[in-house]
Formats: sequence, C-alpha cells, structure tokens
Amino acid sequence: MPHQSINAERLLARIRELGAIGRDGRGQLTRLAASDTEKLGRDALVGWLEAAGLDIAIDRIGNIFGVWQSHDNAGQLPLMLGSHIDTVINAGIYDGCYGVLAALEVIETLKEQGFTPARPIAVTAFTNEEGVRYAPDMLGSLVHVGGLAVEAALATVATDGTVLGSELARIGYAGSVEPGSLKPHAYVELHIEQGPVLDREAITIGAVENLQGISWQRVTIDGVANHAGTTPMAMRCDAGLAAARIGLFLRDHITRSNAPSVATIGTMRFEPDAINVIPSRATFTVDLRDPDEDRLQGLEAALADFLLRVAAEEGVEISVERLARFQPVAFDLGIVATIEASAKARGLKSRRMTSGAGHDAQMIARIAPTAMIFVPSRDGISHNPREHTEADDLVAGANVLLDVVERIACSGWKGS
Ligand code: HGY
Ligand code: MN
Ligand code: MN
Repeated sequence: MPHQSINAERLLARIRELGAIGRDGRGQLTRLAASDTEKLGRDALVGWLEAAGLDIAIDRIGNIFGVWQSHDNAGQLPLMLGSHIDTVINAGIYDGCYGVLAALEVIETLKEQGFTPARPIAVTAFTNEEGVRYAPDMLGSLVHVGGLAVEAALATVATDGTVLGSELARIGYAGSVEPGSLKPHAYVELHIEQGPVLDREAITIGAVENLQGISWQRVTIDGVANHAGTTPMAMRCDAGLAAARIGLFLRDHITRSNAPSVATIGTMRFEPDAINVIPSRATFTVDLRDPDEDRLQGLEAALADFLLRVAAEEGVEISVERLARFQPVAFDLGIVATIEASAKARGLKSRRMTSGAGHDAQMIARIAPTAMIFVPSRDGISHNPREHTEADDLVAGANVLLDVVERIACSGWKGS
C-alpha cells in the first residue's frame, strides 16, 4: 500500500514561521516560558490549532491542548502528541517546536485523508519545558502527571524574580482546566536528537527507548572580598577560585570514571563582580546527567564530598539548593517497535537510542505508554542558533509519526 505522507511544505513553512517569532533586535531567538515573546508563539500556535478545527483547552499551568475528537470516539482516552514551544536563550528553531507542529500536521493530514480514529488525538504544547526561567524543567508536563502540585508550580519564582502564575495570567494563558484532566491512552513525542549520534551514523530515525536521569543544583560559595593587589594568595578566601576548582573537579572525575555521565556549569555569577576585587560570592548551577541512576547518585555524592573539601581548603562556606531531580526513564517497547516498523517500511534507517536531553515524554511516561522519535541534528548541535535538521529528515520523522499515530489510533492497538 503506498505510504501516506504529510504536507511537507505546510509543515516546513510553519516551522520557519514559528522560528521567526520571538527574535530580538540582533535577530536572536529567545522565547522563555511565560514571556511576552512566548505569548506571541503561543498565540500563533493556538491560531493554527483553531484553524485546524481542534477543540482548544488551556490548563491552569498554561499547557495548551488541541483535541481532534468526534462524537463516536469522545469517550475514549486520547492519543496524546506534542512537545514544547518555549526555548532557551539564543535558540534554534527546531527544539520542541518541530514536535508540536509535526503533531498538528499529522492530524491535519489524517483529517484530509478521511481517517476516522478510534480515539481522540491531542496536540500538546507543555509549559516551561526548558526550565531556563523557572526551575525545574519539564514543569508543565510534571504538573500534568501529578509530580508537582499546580499551586506550588504557579508560585515558582524565576531567575528574574517574576512568579510563574502572575506571568501566565499577564500573557493570558492562566487556563481554567485542571491539570491532568486529559489522561492519555499513549503519548508519542517527535523531537530533534540534539546530539551527534544519528548524524554521525547517517541514520534518519531514532527509536528512543529510554532517557537519562537529570540532577540540577544551585551552588552558592561565600568567601571574603579583598584587594586583588595586596592580598597574598595564601591569605585569600576566594569564592571565584573555589568555583573554578569545582568545574575542573567534575570534568576530571567524569573523565577518570570513563562513564557516559555529563556535567555542565551553565550559569555563573560573581559578587561584587569587579576586576580588582577577590569575589566574595560565587553562585552557579550544576547540571549532572547519566542513564544509570546508581552512577548518577555516585556522581552527586562525589560532588558533595568535594564541596566539603574545597570549603575547608579555600576557607569558604558552600551551600547547595536542589533545583530538579529526575530518574532515568524507560519508554514503551511496543511503541518503539512500531516506530522501527514504520521506518523499515519506508526504507529509512533507524536505531534504538537513549535520549541525552530531558523531554516532556519522560514525565508522561509516568502515566501512559510513551516513546519518542528522533531525527538527526547536524553536527549534533542544539541550544544554539546553528541548530539544524535537513528538510528531508524533518519530513521523514513526521511521516513516521503519521504511521505510528495511525497504528495507535486505530481500534486494534493495545500497547506493548
Ligand atoms: O535540559 C534539557 O535537557 C531540556 O532541553 N529541557
Ligand atoms: Mn526540547
Ligand atoms: Mn531544549
């Protein structure tokens, strides 16, 4: 049977159009959760969902749902698709947005082809997947699965001092639907890989079977401000130097361990932040990840021990605040097999793989059979304006999603 195909030009045009929303005077794309620029992206998405004839629902944490349902399947649990449209700072145009827009494209294609799903199909854009402005990341999907009370989530204070609930109300996305009320029969998320594996191996489709654990902490080091010129090295309580030692420790510890763990210090702030003053305070974040929970705990413990050692050796005080902690997640192997079968039938090379990045799928996997489809990221680059995926790969991924949706939304599919 000839394979159906999505409307490639419609999908690619929308990705470009959404990618143009939220650019600053220098042309950089930044749509942080619940910001004015993200509102513009949300408005564009809701417009497309409405034009496609979907029922729109916004829940109290701002998750956006577009549901295709008919009177004869309205009682069934929906097949949920989607991802996120918030971005990091100076972002690429595919992270999250590709999955949301491809999900909409699949629904529009199925509607145009007269497909009658046995269950409703929902497109979802989850709030604050990136976690850049409000921690933790994947916040909207975490609330959706009951992992965080919506009141606590709405009270979250941002790095810029704003409160999430007030910002959602300000941009008009403090919805009324109770989070979690749309219970999925299954969830499939299409996403760019954001890493080097598929690109390096020239493989088009990643059938993602698991996702690594994530640990986010904020570390504050308090030393003593002093004169950069008159203070002998042995007399310093240098918060900046202590922070630098911690970064080096993480890199060397992981290198020695020969494990696939990764560590990132993505934000760092000194006080008083003056060229000729020894820093009295250093505040920075530590992002640790590993596919194995025991190894991740071991890495966290090694860091905690080193913080004690550095505090004693450098004469500083160190405090730690936990920002996020998610264990590794295994996805539904029945859906993974369906992804592989679609790729094979379409003559596309595929491989099973682990997700290095966090995704909303890792939350929805707590309440329903879930899996992800990856397509290659050129040179493995992401969270960077150079993020790029070839149009043919974008279309191929959306066509595999189309097949998987048809398979799951038809009456026969019962999960793995
Ligand atoms: O941090 C992550 O992996 C995701 O991009 N939020
Ligand atoms: Mn993403
Ligand atoms: Mn991301």
